[in-house]
Amino acid sequence: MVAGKTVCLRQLSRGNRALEVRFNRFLGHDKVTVDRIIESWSNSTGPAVEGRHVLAIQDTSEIHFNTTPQRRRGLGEIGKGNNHGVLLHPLLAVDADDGSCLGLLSGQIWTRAGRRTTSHDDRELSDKESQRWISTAVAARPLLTKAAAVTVLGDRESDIFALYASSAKQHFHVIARSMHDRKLADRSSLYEASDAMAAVDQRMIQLPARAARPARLAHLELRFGAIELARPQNKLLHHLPKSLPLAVVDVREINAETGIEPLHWRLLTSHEVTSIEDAWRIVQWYKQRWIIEQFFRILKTQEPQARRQSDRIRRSASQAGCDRRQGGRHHHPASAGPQWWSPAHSRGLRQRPNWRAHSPQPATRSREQATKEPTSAR
Ligand SMILES: [Mn+2]
Repeated sequence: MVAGKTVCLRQLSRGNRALEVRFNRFLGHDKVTVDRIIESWSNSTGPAVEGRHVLAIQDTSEIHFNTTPQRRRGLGEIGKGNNHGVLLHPLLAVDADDGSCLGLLSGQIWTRAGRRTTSHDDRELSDKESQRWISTAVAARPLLTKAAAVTVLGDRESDIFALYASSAKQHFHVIARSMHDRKLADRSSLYEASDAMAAVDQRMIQLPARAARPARLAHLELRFGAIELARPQNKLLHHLPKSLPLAVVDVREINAETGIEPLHWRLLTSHEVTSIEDAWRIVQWYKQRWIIEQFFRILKTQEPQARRQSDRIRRSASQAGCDRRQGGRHHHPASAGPQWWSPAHSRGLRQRPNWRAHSPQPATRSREQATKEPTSAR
């Protein structure tokens, strides 16, 4: 459906009635549930994490499907409410030491039923979309028992006190980019404290290209220090510890060219950061977040490699005498799974996928954690 860019089974089957019926039967089967499909993502990830320090990287992405006001096909609003589709929030395992991708761990897929009318602060965490950051990490716990260490890693959306508390409880480490200034246990503010820390090192770091930004070499200045983060003053959070000991690693770009918004990351982490090397290591790990953005991009745009592969499958299928236009009764063994699931089906669709690779304004931000902060260099 993502590759074919539609949830309409008839369109996905491209006029092939037998295919449409099979598709319908598959999805209508009692054993085919969203939970079971998500569970299957991680089949081979559990063994792969053994003995490693795993970066458990999570992020949310919007998957947009074309609908009409008359026919929403059960899809809720995404973006600023101008599009309809589903939200995908996966947790990806990456080896912290060598950056290799170990597979998916857990995740959530949902569509919004409507708009919220209660203000964000008055809702229990379980009633907020931001709960996904916590529950997705907790769901991966059984798969990570053999990992040497686990660091839950996310962008500014994951700057959630309850996530830091939950990670400590799970014996997970955490790295998150700060979204907003917070109170520290001594009543001072996080940003005041990090601004007051001495700049201890400088380094040039290559930043990969993003949607609205070319790749560039950034000249960064480093600060770090231990902090005691105070629990936010919200009666719904009273069950959490009064404060949490964390470290802040502050990297900010100096000498940025005019017209370029300087990068400024304030990374909050439970890892011990006592040396310059420790602090740069946190920055390096945070940079691995780029891998999940690549994952979304490949999923949504059917990168050339996937297309080439689908061409190969189609060619070998026709060589083997399987004519897909004739009812598709014969499946070539090279195509993984039923034909309608094969990437070959994305070919020939009239519209080019218009997914936006990691939308610059994820709906979850506008709904849950609306902020006036700039969206670049997340
Ligand atoms: Mn995000």
